[in-house]
Amino acid sequence: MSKIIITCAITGSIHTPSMSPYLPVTANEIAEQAIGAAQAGASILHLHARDPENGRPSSSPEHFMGFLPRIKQASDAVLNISTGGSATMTLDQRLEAPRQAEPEMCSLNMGTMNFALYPAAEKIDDWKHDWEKPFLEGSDDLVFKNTPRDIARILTDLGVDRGARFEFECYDVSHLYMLRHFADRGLVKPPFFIQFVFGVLGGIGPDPENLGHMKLIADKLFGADYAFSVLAAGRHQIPLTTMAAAMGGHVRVGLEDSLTIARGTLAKSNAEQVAKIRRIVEELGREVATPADARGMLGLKGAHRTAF
Ligand code: KMH
Ligand code: ZN
Repeated sequence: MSKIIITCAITGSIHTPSMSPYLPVTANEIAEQAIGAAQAGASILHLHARDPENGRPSSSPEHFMGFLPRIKQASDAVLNISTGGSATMTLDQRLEAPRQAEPEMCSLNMGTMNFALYPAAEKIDDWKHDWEKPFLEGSDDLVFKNTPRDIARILTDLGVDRGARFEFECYDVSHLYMLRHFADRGLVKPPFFIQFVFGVLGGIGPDPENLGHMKLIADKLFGADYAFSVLAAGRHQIPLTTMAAAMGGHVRVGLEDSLTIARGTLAKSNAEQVAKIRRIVEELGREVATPADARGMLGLKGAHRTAF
């Protein structure tokens, strides 16, 4: 089996500050937690930004530049900037920071979908900020827009024009066929780094049978031209990433996708989750990839060719 790439998704745009005091919000918190995750063994860091005043998801390049240089200076991890941002943002907003920063890697969401966060609001009664409740409850009528035209624009703007390669976020089997379509159009080049995303309400459920099926179809569509990673939301994170590691895949953890370290226990940092999955995958006999290994496996352009 190949060395295993651990990705850590530091803060995201799904969880809100009232859900956990450990969710990083300010540039300093994001930078410190990203550096800690890299030190714990993450070779790819997936990054969103937040407004430091209230923790609201932010598309501002200024907010991203508050931590990107610091993380780059303190670690050789691959910095992967989200093009998903938040489903409430326009595509122009979502692309502003990655267009300016020209990172080695970006996420790319392979289909338009529902992205239902509102069930989480029912568990909170003490809100830190006034934006949180309407943000979560409004997701019952929110479309996370990723049309083929949007996907083609991201591939061109960030891939062709700026040398980024992609973490293809596939939330369902249909997204694998969309990626195949773009490969047939010659707009994406192998090796494809495909993130199977489980447990988002609007995407495929976190059942082990679905991991088996996603891999079966990805094997059929992409053969030796792809590597799969797995992320799963909430309590499903460790069980499904453990399965992925046993199947020869890569793994993604981080507070973007789950706030806990064990049932009913909040993780105090991203590094805690990285250390936990690292212990598990090493017990399974997998060797953790370094950032240099990840760059070689995925054909990345190098940190020296970013614009931050
Ligand atoms: N939030 C994760 C479920 C992105 O940032 O482009 C998927 C993700 C999307 O990370
Ligand atoms: Zn993300």
